[in-house]
Formats: sequence, structure tokens, C-alpha cells
Amino acid sequence: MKWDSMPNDMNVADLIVEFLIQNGIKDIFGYPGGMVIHLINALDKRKDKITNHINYHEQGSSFAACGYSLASRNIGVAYATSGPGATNLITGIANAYFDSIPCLFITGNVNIDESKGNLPIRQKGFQEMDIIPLLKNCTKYATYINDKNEILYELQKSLHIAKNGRCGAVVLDIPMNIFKENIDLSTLRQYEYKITSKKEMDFSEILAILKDSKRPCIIAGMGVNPYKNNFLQLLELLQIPIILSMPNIDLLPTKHPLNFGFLGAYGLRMANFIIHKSDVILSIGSRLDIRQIGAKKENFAPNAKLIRIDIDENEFINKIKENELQIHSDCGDFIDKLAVCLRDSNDFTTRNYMWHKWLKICKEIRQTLKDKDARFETKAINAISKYIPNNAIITTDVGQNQVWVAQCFNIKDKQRILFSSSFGAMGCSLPMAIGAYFGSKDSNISQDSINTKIYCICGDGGFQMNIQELEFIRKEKLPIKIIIINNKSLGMIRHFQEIYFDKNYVATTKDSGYSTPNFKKITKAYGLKYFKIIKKQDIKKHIFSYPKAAIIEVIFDFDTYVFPKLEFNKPNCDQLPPLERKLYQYLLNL
Ligand SMILES: Cc1ncc(C[n+]2csc(CCOP(=O)(O)OP(=O)(O)O)c2C)c(N)n1
Repeated sequence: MKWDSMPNDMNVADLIVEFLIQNGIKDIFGYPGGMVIHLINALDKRKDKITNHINYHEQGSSFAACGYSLASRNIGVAYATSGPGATNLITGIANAYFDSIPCLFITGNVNIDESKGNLPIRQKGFQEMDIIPLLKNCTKYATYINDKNEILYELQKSLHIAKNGRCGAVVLDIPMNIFKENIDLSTLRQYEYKITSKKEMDFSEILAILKDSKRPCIIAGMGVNPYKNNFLQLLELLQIPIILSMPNIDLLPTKHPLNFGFLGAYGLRMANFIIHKSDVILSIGSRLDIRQIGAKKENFAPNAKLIRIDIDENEFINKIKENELQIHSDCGDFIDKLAVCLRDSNDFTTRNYMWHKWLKICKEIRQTLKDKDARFETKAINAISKYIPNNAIITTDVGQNQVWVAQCFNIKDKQRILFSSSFGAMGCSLPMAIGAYFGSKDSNISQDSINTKIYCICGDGGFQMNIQELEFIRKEKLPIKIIIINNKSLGMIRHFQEIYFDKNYVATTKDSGYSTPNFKKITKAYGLKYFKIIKKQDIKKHIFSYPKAAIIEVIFDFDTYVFPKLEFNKPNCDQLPPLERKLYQYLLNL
């Protein structure tokens, strides 16, 4: 913190705001309440440097913070008042934690003298609630501050924790009386962290394994996403197939010759075949969860030696293969150092020749499977993607809409695709789009970011979960395009009921208790522009380049499907609907 530039009549709330400004945060999201009123006032005093955006539900604020962080690659910040405000914030907090997004959340709490402390009563103060124990399992760090002299220490510490190692959510719970206390800068404790020297990585074993391999591939997880340029340089040297994890689908454009799609339960068949046929898998920055490797570990990459690079050492406790090689490292460090080793090594010129044959096989797999899973839904989503510009951030919700985007979008090289991945929270797409809008403006990453276009793609169910944020879009005149894929059902769950409950639909379709409002009227109520797409010919460029906010309702039949889809107990490349056996065998034998 720069001391000399600080006014000397600050209270704790002012200090928090200065701290955020000094850390490059230009936008913050929240909702008013008595216990954060001093924070709101402090934000107002510094509105020249930081904008306090008021959502219409605290969940909207916490998802907006996630979107802001992902788009700006800085920390996202949201706040809420005590009790119900704080509990409303929790879904977005958990999202930041499970999806490893660096975010700081601030909750207000009752004055210390109104707090029940250790008394065995439920509450003393109005809206009092001890939120910290609730946050234990969904934050990297969460603490209650009852001493004004600890504020700077806790801010510095929580920011450090949120941004370092495996990123995630941190929460500071601050009583109202602490916010308003004046501070003496000279008495504030500061956080000092020890920089531990990084362990030297030994690349000899990796190089030896790679040298012996005939069919290597890389699985690139979300941990690689911030190091896109470094990764592209590594690819220049390695020239082996890249399989992405679903949350990381925007790492490479769809047309990149080494991009063979994403793996897993809903992954592309070509990706799952390539993994099945690989003899070495270098998994960088992916935790290889069940959705990716399947419920039966032995079905995952049966012929491969697995090398795992993960920043979270605890992930190694969950072994995927008995003889896997585990490397505890930051992905950026690993990628750069591997590139140096490869440049220094002569062995890899001949290897590249060997791998060339393997790449040809992978391309043959891609070509053979092309259009095998094409259906109305996939063609429509793909057609829409052609009109989404390169400088776009696309948020998706959770459900079929999300998987269609991952499977069928024609992703361009600068596009970002954001969603709730590990946490899988419906309702994320609209507030995340709002956060991404401001995050892209605040990002120093690219000159283009100022013109970034934001698209929110959601299902008719997920859209209704944070529908109130339309008022935010109207009020702040954000030119966000909201594409509602309206299949008049909770599509993902309806599909499960079709397969596993013999079409006994409960609470997922019109006839079974689920419904949608008239989205055209909703659009009108919020003063936005409405477009409707019923057939493929309605998908027109001018709709997606409309300069202001709009809702684009895309009508699908209610019986929509996400295929391919993993079938339990089958090898991961033998997804539903099953391929013709002759073709399946042909691909296996390649
Ligand atoms: C907050 C939350 N509640 C419930 C679910 C379970 N769930 C996953 S997908 C889905 C259906 C989503 O329906 P819709 O938003 O219409 O999207 P679609 O699958 O039709 O594209 C549900 C209910 C969830 N992921 N998140």
C-alpha cells in the first residue's frame, strides 16, 4: 500500500476501498443493507476510481464477481449485508471456490456489542448470523474481523491467498462498527508472506517417457488457460494432439490443426478415441474428474502412461492410475520449462517425424467422425456461432445449452467462453455476463478488450434463476445479447428421465409441472429488443450484431438431446448413440 498518498482521516471502509483501487479493481458488485452501509458510502466517495454496481439479488453480485475475475484476470469483488444478504451470496462464493476463480467477498455483520458471541442463543442482533462456519467448505480462507488494526493484514492476506496457488474464493466478515472506526495507518498490522524458493523440476523422466512414446497427447485443463501464449509456443515444438477439458474449450480455436476437442462424458468422440489410443498423456492443469475420465477409472486411457501436472498437490491423493507420474507445479512454470528442455534436446526432431504418423491417424479419426453427431440442435448452435464475433466473451448457463456450445460452437481464436464448470450452477450466465462486461473493460490484456462484445447463452430454466438482473442490464444500458435456447423444458434432466425413467417426466416439462413465461413480454417489460428464431433461416447476422441489449429467443422442440454421451460401463470412446460396430472397430484399429 502506498502510504504517502493516503488521506489520514480514513475509516476502515475507506481503507478497504483504497486497497481495492490500488489492486486495480475498478468495478465492484453488491447489494445494499444496513451492515454494509459504511462500505457503500466509502465507495461513493471514490466513485471516480471504482464503480459500485448494484445488482438485484446478491447471487447476481457474486456471479458477476466471478465473471469480472475471469474476464479481467484480476480479482473479482462482491459484498452483501449480514444474514440473508450473506447467504444469498454463497452460491457465487462456492462457484468461485470450486471453479478456482480468485474472488474476494465482503459481508457485513452486526455491531460487535450486538453479536451473540459464544452465548448458546440463536441471535442477539437483528439479521445476525455467523457466516464463517457455513463458508468453511467453499472458501480458501474466510475470517471475521473484530479488530480494526487487523484490516490491512486481512485484506493483504486474503488477496494473496485468492490469487496464489490454486485460485479461489476468500471472504472477510466485518461487523458494522468496525467499518466506521477511524484508523491510524501507522498502527495497522501488515501481512508478509515468505517467498519460498520453487523446487527444481526434474524433466529427465518426462523427456524419457515422451521420447519412447509413439502416440502422445496433451490434456490441457483450466490451469493452462491463463498461459495461452506460452502454451502455443510449446505446441510449436511438440506438435502432438491437444485434448481440452470442457472448462478450457476456449484455449484453442476450433480450427486449430492440433485441437481435437474436449474429452469426457459429453466430450467429442474424436477426443475420447484419441485418449483411448494414446500411449502417453501429459495432463496439464486438469483435475481429471469423473465427468472427464468416466466413473470407471480403468476405462480411461487404458494404454497410456499418465503424467499429471497440477498446482494443487492434494489432487494427487486421488490417483487416476497406479503408476502415474505426478508433478506439483504451476502450469505456466511447467510449460515454459518444458519448452526450454525441448529446445535444448536433439532427440525431438526424429520424434516429430514419428508423431507425424500419429497425427495423421488423429486427423483420420476427425475426418471419419465429422458430422456423425450432427442433428438439428447442433446445427442451429453452430450456425449461431458463425455470427458471434472474434472479440466476444460468451457465457453459458448449465444444462444442454452449455454442452451444445462446448460441442458445436465454432470457437474463434480470441473468444472466451465462461460458465460454471465444476460447480455447475444454473443461473450463472446472466450475472457472469454482466461481470465479464466490466471485467473485459478493466482488463489490461488486450487493446481490443474495450470493444469486447458479450453474449449470454442460457436455457429457459437457468435464465429464470437470475432473471432479475435484466433490470441491471436495462438500467446500465449494457449491450449484452441474451440468447435463450427455449426447449420449453429443463432439457438436461428431461433427457435423463427419458433414458433412465422410461419417459416418466416429473417437473421438467409443461405437462409435468415446469413452465416458462412469455419471454417476449418479459423483454418488453425490461425495455429491451426482442428477436425470435424459429427455424434455421431466421438465424441472421443483424440479430447478433444488434448494437444494444437484446433477448434472442431460439425455439427448439422440447425433446432435445445432448449426444454423444458416455454410457456407463463402456469404454469412454464408446458413447451413446453407439457407432456402427464396423466403424467403431475401424477407428479402434487405426
Ligand atoms: C442451481 C441448480 N439447480 C439445479 C441444477 C440441476 N440441473 C442441471 S441442468 C438442469 C436443467 C437446465 O434446464 P435449462 O436451463 O432449461 O437448460 P437446458 O438443459 O434445457 O439447456 C438442471 C435442473 C443445477 N445444475 N443447478
